[in-house]
Amino acid sequence: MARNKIALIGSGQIGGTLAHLAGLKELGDIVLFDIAEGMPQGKALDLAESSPVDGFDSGLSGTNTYEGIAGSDVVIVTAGVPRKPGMSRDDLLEINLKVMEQVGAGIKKYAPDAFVICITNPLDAMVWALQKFSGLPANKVVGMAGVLDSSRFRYFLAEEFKVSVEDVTAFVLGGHGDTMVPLTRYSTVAGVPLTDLVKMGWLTAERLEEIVQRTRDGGAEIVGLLKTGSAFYAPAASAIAMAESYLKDKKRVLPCAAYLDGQYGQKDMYLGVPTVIGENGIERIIEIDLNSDEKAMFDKSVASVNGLVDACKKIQPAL
Ligand code: TXD
Repeated sequence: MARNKIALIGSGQIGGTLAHLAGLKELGDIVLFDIAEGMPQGKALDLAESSPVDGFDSGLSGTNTYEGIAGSDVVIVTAGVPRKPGMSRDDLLEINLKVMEQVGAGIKKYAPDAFVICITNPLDAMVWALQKFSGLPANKVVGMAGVLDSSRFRYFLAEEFKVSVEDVTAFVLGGHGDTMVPLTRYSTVAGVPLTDLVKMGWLTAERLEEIVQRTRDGGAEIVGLLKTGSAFYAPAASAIAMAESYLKDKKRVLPCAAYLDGQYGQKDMYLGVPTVIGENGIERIIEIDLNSDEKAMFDKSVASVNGLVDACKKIQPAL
């Protein structure tokens, strides 16, 4: 049986880590693509040279042309530029929207059957644009943010309670960034909701709110420490979990930026919601009940993502 093929569009910090993890997990053959010449080839060769030590068999190659991604089963997109000092969010949006246009055209031509995971920021708007530019079915184009945000929340909670990260589950909805919606009553330690843990005296409501805020600011905390660049290990691990669920038809329940067509009262937009990922891509969107506080946070998130999408439409009226 032929191996799966995984294309990584953008071979920077996250792209390189994605390639490493996909190799270590033997998810398939890996192609690194980037506009920087030599860089994807160099990273592919370096990683290939680690494969005898770690004992994994994955073809690893680098390319600067879209032909190289032909026939990919999974495409993970990190291509774009990060925000630099002096650059507004709209400047970033304009540049990365152009990148999504190129990437979308490349995927449409060479990998129209792939499951596409977008990571590029501003995430919820970029994945929306990428789906339009690529013309792929909406269930095959998804954005990564919720798995990362939930993982951060889980880690902070596990540290707080001194329990294994494995026994903490967490749900974070909404857009990626300041308006994300951590759902404390659906987040648990071994099935016991955080709201009950507050009643049981495991932590105070104030302390829980601090942890929620730290989760919201999780990306900025890493940027502040690194000084150059943003988080890449946890974002890469999160996207690999999504790719693996698709390739192995695991049907994992994962929060992802998914295309909403009426769910949660929204149409034609991407937003973080609980999904089931299996061999057909996003197979289901789980609509959970939101209480009035959660609904208010969710609506704020919708408004913020709609603002970004409107900015995209202004730049690219064809969208
Ligand atoms: O939760 C999330 N979704 C995120 C998103 C968490 C962390 C980081 N997030 C975003 O991912 C971040 O704001 C960036 O937009 C992306 C990628 O982050 P990374 O840290 O990997 O950025 P790099 O190292 O700058 O890599 C980007 C690469 C770089 O090698 C460029 O040469 C390349 O993208 N690039 C392109 N490749 C292909 N085609 C085009 N047009 C292109 N332009 C730049």
